[in-house]
Amino acid sequence: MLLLSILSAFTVVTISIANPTQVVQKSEPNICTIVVCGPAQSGLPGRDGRDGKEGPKGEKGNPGLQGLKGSQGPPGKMGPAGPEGAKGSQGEKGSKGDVGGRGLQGVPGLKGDRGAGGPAGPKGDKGLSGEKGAKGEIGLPGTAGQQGLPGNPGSPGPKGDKGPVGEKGGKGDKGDRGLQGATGSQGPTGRTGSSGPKGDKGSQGEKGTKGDSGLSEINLLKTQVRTLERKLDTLQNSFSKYKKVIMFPNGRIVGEKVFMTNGYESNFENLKQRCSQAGGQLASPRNSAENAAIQQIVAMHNKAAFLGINDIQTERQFQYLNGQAITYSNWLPGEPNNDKGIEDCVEVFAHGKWNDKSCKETRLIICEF
Ligand code: MAN
Ligand code: CA
Repeated sequence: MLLLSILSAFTVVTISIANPTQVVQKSEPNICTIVVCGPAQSGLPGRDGRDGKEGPKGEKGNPGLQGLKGSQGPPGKMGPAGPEGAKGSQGEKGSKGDVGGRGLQGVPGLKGDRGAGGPAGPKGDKGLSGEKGAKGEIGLPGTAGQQGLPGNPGSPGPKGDKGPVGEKGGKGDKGDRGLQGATGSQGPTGRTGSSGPKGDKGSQGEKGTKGDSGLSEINLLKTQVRTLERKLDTLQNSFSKYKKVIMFPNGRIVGEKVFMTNGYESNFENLKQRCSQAGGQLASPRNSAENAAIQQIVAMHNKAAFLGINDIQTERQFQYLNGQAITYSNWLPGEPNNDKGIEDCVEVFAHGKWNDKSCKETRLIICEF
């Protein structure tokens, strides 16, 4: 900064070089009074300014005091943009992707051994989890560095601050579909199928080897038959003997019919009921042999017996207990006479002959089986 001081007759003007637009004027009356204003003339300096010539030019004055330090200059141009801030730190890892879809259903079980195929195998296992989500996106760039310091032109601004942490990365993509489930285990054996249709007739087989004569088997069977015959004879003999034992003394056998008494005596209705209860009926001789057997029993007990014959339903029409008309009889001469009109039952005597007699009489019971 350069300052000039100009003396004038009346005014000292101070001009600021640094700031030419600023002019300060102020009155200096004491300095202005010692200056003589007249024509220029060589010689000594006059006593006063009015008659002396202008003196030689004085020595150059000492340099003036250094001017005051100028005011701060205007702000320099804006420095260039600082270098790009450091790369922001990596965003947080994305959240885990969704679980992959369920694996495909297992392959159906193998067909059962027989019958209809077994049901499909169990469903496949759940698919594997999906892969992790993709890496998060790069964080946003850091903000621009601060403005550089004033200068001419200013040095590049300081390196910008590290950018803020980037935003959290987006959710990862859905995981890939899980692997196909393992093949299901073999299904249970199916139910036995229904019988198939009759197969075709097979081809004729090879001629078999010559068989045995069969004599040995026949001989074996003959031996077995002889053995069985001997056992049967023994049984027959035993049965015959036991029949005799059982029939003695109250029973008689005629063909396949058996007559038996237990010595019980009562009227016709009671005797008939007793034989029926025993599973038989009152003795009803169909021929002389049977009548003879009954006769023997009567003789043994010395007591006449009632037969299973009567004409209760229709007088003079004697019939068996089943209602059938009798086909055999052995009446005493003159009988049946229905004496006193009350004789509808038949008694047999020890000599074997018959007489019609009142059913209310008491006689020996003889049943037939
Ligand atoms: C005599 C005969 C028989 C008759 C009896 C009755 O023996 O007349 O016919 O049944 O008497 O007691
Ligand atoms: Ca009679």
